[in-house]
Amino acid sequence: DKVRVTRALLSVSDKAGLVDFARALNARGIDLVSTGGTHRTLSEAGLPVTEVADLTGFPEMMDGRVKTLHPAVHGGLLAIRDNPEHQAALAAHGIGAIDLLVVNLYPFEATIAAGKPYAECVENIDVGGPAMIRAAAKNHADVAVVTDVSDYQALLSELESGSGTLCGETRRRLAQKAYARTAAYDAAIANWLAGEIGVAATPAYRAFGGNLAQGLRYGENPHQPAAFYRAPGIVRAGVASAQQLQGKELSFNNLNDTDAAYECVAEFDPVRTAAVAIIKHANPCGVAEGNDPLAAYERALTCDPTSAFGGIVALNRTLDAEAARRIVEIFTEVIIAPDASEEARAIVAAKKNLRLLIAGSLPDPRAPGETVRSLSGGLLVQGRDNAVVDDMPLNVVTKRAPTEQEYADLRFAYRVAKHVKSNAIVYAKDGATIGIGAGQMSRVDSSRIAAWKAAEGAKRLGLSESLALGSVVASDAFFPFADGLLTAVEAGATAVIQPGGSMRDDDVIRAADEAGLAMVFTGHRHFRH
Ligand code: 93A
Repeated sequence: DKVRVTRALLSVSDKAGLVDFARALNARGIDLVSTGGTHRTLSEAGLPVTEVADLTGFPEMMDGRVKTLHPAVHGGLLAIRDNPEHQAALAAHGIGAIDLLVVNLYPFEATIAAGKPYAECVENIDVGGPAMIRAAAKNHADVAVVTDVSDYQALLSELESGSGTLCGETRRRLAQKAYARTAAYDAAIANWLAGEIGVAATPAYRAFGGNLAQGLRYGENPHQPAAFYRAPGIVRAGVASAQQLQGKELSFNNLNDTDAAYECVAEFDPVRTAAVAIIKHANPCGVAEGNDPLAAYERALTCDPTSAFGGIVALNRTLDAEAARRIVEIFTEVIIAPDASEEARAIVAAKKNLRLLIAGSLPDPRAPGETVRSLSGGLLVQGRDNAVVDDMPLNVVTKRAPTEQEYADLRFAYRVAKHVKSNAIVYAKDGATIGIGAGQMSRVDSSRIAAWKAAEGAKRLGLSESLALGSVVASDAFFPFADGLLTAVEAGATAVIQPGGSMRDDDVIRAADEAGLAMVFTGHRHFRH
């Protein structure tokens, strides 16, 4: 898998580190070829270097617009080494193979950042550079491509240790980096031009290269234009790849909420249990496990049937007829599941507007990936929250340890809390939520809302005591003071799961011990904003 480097083409605008790098290549016996300015720098440093014009038989022309756009260059980059026809073509036309391409592009980004005139910006759009980069990167089986000055040193080290060769892994990594560079370069040009001609260059366009999946009627509100972009080349089970079998066109809010619903229900291993999440405004208003999808749905619905009206229902197993019949009884916007039985599809079909999405499989909650959101003039990118409570060591901090049943419910509640907007407080019992407090600026307020929801649930069911009695409670971040915890005690919770890590953990633990609670620390926060 190693490639011996015998000839390198260097064409760089940023000449930092160039001479030292080229001198080291030359010392290894590597032939150097380069374009006008690069050639001048290298020959002035006393290095033997061939001008690209000697290769092509054409002078660089049109102010350098045409210098490397020639078969003598591109044939040398693209020829497959163990393909006899390609080799014959090289020989027939007197083209020499190029094993190493070193290019950095015309400084387009710096030119626009400096506020240069339009014509100067256009002149700084590199054409030949990206063409060579893309050719060399495509042929990474035989060619290495360097697009970043900071890679020179590592490349020389590998040539040294590999006795003049570069390994396949390095060439693939460099190729990936090369395409990322040309993609970012073109995105910069597209965004600049969008600004010049007065059309919107959305952050999504920048992030996803304009891979438009669907124009949307509007965004969160009717006065906001919106679109849905699919990340190119990223295969992940979920809303973006799901198939819509029926129903009205999905709206911006539907897509957002359906994503939240499916990511939440994917936390539950379908082999262990059926699970259903009902989502409103990207927050769960009920999540439950059950022996089958119908049982899970009934229990999820019981948590907050008022809020569930017009919600999104996500299942971790195939939608069957029993569950479908029950779900269509109340107004629901979207159902998403890995699959749906024929009978279930027919039942849903009676509701013309209801969207049914089949995702094929469940997303892996542990999978790496990125989440992107915009802020004025920029993007925030982070790794997705792929921490799963099953992988966390649960550290018992109270005198009393949780019972087996409490442990199961604590894990359940923490799984759900991960998908509730901060501050998140989740009460749960027997694998079902009974009260959820979401999105409050104060953790005590979230605690109060969750406890109040549990009390309301009891009233609805005609019970004299709150559903929170004998429940467990999860908090997505530590309790900064004992008051949030005391709300849970008052409500009747018996066990608590939270990350821990507050300056006042000792106070909180003391309050838990005084109330006879069992409490575990996960060491992992699940903020969700
Ligand atoms: O104007 S170009 O798009 N036409 C070309 O054929 C071409 N080939 C290389 N610009 C071209 N380049 C770029 O020239 C390289 O990407 C590099 O940024 C620059 C190096 O030019 P010089 O060696 O003359 O300083």
